[in-house]
Amino acid sequence: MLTETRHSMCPLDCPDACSLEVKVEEGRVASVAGSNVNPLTDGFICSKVRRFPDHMYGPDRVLQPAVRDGDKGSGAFRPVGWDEALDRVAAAMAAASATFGGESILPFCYGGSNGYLTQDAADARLFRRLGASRLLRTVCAAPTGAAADGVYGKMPGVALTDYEHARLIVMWGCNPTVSGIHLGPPIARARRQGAKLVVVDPRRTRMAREADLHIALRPGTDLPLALAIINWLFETGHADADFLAAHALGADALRARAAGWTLARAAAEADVPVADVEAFARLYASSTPAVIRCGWGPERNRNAGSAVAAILALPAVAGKFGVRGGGYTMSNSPAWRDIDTSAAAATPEILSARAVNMNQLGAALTELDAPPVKLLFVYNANPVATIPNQRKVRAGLARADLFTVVFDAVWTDTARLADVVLPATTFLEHTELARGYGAYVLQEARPVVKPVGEARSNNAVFGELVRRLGLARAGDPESEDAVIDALLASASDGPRLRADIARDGRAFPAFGPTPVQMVHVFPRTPSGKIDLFPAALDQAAPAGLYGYRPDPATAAAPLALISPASGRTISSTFGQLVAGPVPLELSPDDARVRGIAEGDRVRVFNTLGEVHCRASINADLRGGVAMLPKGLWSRHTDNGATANALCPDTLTDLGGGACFNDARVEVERIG
Ligand SMILES: Nc1nc2c(c(=O)[nH]1)N[C@H]1C(S)=C(S)[C@@H](COP(=O)(O)OP(=O)(O)OC[C@H]3O[C@@H](n4cnc5c(=O)[nH]c(N)nc54)[C@H](O)[C@@H]3O)O[C@H]1N2
Ligand SMILES: Nc1nc2c(c(=O)[nH]1)N[C@H]1C(S)=C(S)[C@@H](COP(=O)(O)OP(=O)(O)OC[C@H]3O[C@@H](n4cnc5c(=O)[nH]c(N)nc54)[C@H](O)[C@@H]3O)O[C@H]1N2
Ligand code: SF4
Ligand SMILES: [Mo]
Repeated sequence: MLTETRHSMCPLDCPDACSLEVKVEEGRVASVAGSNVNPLTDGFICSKVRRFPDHMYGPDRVLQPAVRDGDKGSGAFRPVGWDEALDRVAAAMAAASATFGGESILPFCYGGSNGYLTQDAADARLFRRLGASRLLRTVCAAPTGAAADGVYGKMPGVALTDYEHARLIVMWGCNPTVSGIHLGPPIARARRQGAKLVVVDPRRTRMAREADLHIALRPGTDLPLALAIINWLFETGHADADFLAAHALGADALRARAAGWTLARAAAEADVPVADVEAFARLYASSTPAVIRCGWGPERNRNAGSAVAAILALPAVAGKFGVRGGGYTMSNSPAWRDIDTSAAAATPEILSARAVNMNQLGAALTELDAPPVKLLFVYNANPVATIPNQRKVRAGLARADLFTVVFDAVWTDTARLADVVLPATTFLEHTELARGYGAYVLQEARPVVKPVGEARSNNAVFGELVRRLGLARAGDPESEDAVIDALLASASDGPRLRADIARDGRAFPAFGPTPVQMVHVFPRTPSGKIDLFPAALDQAAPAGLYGYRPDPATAAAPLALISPASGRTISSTFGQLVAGPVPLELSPDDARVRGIAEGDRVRVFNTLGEVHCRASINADLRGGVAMLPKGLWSRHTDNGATANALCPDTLTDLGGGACFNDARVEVERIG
């Protein structure tokens, strides 16, 4: 049998951006493994992508276009050719646009791929030229982005490989054991050299079990915790006044807002021992280099933006910058902001005034008028599984007068509610250019096999719709190569990026793969300084910047339901490969007082909805916190509802983000 090894990379929604070696046998992908082209990959990858052949060739793969053949949601579809499918979609778009205006069309996309060709390219060309409603892509990273932008102008963070140089590592609401596995080895190396590890997480994660200190705070209380440490640093003379005077604005205003938060008050609010908070503050003040990995756990609640701003303020207040392994890491994708995505869209102009927050998709579909949403085009996303207020999302998708297109590689829960389903290629079947948001790397990949079934790439399908709707313009970058050329040409050092990719299979940012904060990379705020109290953030936050909003629990819904990343899916991607029902996890105390034992059938409920599933007792959960992982499909519970059936569609203080972990629930045994 002829086996060939081909180079690729993983553009999925994961910080690590692995480089891959793919074994191809007789035109089919036989196995996927890690390579060393992206140094962070270090020759290994996660178990999810090792199973990628099951994703490509499994029974849930969409093999050809299909149109609904029965009632909405009945699941009955009939295969059609591409021509007929695209004719229907183009005709529905033209009709919606003619009757209700372009804004009656809503594109819906997010995390399917972090590639430059699959999002903000030909898709943006189509939807902008149609004058479609704009989607505010806020389901993830919007509050952290707003905070990191306001305080640092999104200064690039500490390289993940540089964690081995730290003496103290703080994992703040980040669980890389599942969500970005390549941070594990640098942390292990640092630990072998004596570095201390602090984990701030309501759960005793694997890293928390191994940590020197685990702060098992109540969800949503990161803000008081960070403010109390800031207050303590100032009050005990551990703040770096010289650094602040030279490099920061707003330190006094931050100090004033932190002033009321003593260690004792924050410990009470977070429900953790005050001695642990003091130990954390002392360890942070006395350790150099000290690095904080801020994850996305702190952003999934009402206090998100202020909490992340306060967490990111810590290295400035304590003077932790300027050394290798010191500072913070949030998202590193801003390292690539020199690449202008509107070059791929070839349509910089925004025609639509209407913006729809994706976290409120259900409301947009059921409540918006002038104009109502008449056509929803879902790609790179699975909103039935991933968007809050699931009952409302489903109600919207059930509307008889809504025309829904789902463009995906697999038959997702959302696809089953569509009018037209279009088969998408996976990243091993199309050309892609992608950057990491953890690893500092830009990579290009060519297809390693031909498309499975009749699948087509996003570039091909959106390009074809542009043409069918008569929206093409001379000079549009139509081919995949033309899009990549346009993107690289938009960057000031595009020729170097191109040459590096051609030579090494990857390029690093101009500052290299391992920048030191405040040495090689600097704040990119308007003032050029760190801004610890940006006026715009203070005005935007409902309780003001660093204003704390208390826990939303009620007597009827006392438990906090969190839905963090699991090792089996990426958001909902690969959900079809997760066998069997998935249980709700409860702390031993919460289970006991409810008379719930391992394996019991339970109803998890609040005013938004309910989930029926089994219970599992997990001693690693703190009291008052229950867990149902993110990314489940309807097949994983008894009644088809998942965590998002219980998540409110309220928005975070900054950035319009999702408040998944503000879900408050009650649980009872069934039968
Ligand atoms: N295997 C896998 N990898 C993934 C993903 C996936 O779904 N699966 N998703 C990808 C995506 S889209 C993202 S955004 C990243 C996310 O990666 P992470 O930053 O790791 O995000 P989460 O898993 O949402 O949450 C991280 C931790 O925060 C904790 N947490 C929950 N609420 C709070 C809180 O209020 N405060 C604090 N301090 N901690 C809290 C959770 O218990 C969890 O252990 O991972 C990416 N990588
Ligand atoms: N309860 C709860 N819900 C959450 C979260 C949580 O913490 N709790 N986390 C949220 C987070 S962090 C995120 S990022 C969102 C992500 O939510 P979504 O953006 O909905 O991401 P996925 O669930 O991964 O769905 C991506 C889909 O894109 C498809 N896809 C992949 N590549 C391509 C392509 O090239 N073309 C096309 N057309 N399709 C493609 C995949 O097959 C997959 O079905 O979920 C959020 N949902
Ligand atoms: S999902 Fe993350 S760890 Fe897995 S292969 Fe992709 S980049 Fe690597
Ligand atoms: Mo995310």
